[in-house]
Amino acid sequence: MREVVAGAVISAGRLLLARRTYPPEVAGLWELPGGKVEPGETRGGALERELAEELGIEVAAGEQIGVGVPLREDLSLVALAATLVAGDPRPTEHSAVCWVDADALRQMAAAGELVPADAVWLDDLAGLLT
Ligand code: DCP
Repeated sequence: MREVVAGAVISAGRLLLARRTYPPEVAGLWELPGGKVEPGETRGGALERELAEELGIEVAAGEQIGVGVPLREDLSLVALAATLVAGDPRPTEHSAVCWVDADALRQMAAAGELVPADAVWLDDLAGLLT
């Protein structure tokens, strides 16, 4: 069983989203950025590493948000709150990033612009932003 950890990075009352480029089913949709937890890593350590690699930012990982989401029989997804410590996100693997408030997040969800797994956390995320 492997885990993917995604970060709800909040700065100045806005949430960071990143636009995926692969696989085709989710290319063009927005996600909480993250990646797979490697053997021997904590969830928080994995998130801090992934966001440094993918976006060039330093974050401090915090508590879990919402429920875990099964992705496949051998892979599950968890979200952690995170605060931006340093840096301005510059995507290396995503096609774009944006910062959203609760209203913009809800509009994107209603328009089907979020990765399906992450849409499960809509109320949890909006709650962090209000
Ligand atoms: N995923 C998701 N929502 C997120 C982050 C990831 O649904 N907020 C899903 C998409 C992929 C899987 O998790 O099916 C793995 O995510 P990544 O591709 O971002 O992770 P890695 O880069 O670590 O994996 P790989 O190297 O296999 O691409």
